[in-house]
Amino acid sequence: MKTLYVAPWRRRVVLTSLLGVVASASAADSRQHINASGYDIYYGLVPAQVATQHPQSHEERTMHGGRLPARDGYHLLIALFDSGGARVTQAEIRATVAELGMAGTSKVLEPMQIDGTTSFGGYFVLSGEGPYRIDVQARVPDRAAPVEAVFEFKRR
Ligand SMILES: [Cu+2]
Repeated sequence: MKTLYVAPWRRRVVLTSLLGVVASASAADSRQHINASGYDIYYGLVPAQVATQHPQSHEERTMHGGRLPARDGYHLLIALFDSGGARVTQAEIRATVAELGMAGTSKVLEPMQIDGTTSFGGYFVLSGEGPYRIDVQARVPDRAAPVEAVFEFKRR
């Protein structure tokens, strides 16, 4: 019982650091977390420059095609956990990033290894003022309907 309680807490701390949250400490944790269809979805969207500077995301330098968007590039990172708290590593996760009222850009995120765990990431160019709407669709094994989550993002 004790283990079950401690594990999720530690998981969140690790994730918060991995997601490279640049928001102030006062920013609510819940804004980085969505529960949908019984799945826990953690997300981070940070300027690509920040993602590459983060000591734990050094893989960023070579991932997603090996080049960074020069300007207004943002790195989206998604981590997915099932209702039992197990990390989902086999999934097709598509993210659509769009300024409100615009068509936006949609792409399948790539699996990325950070400290031996699998998350999913990709670069997007956010050149407008925003706010942005981020649609996440995760197709996971043994589940017919995709797990869907939506969050809003404002550039700082
Ligand atoms: Cu990445």
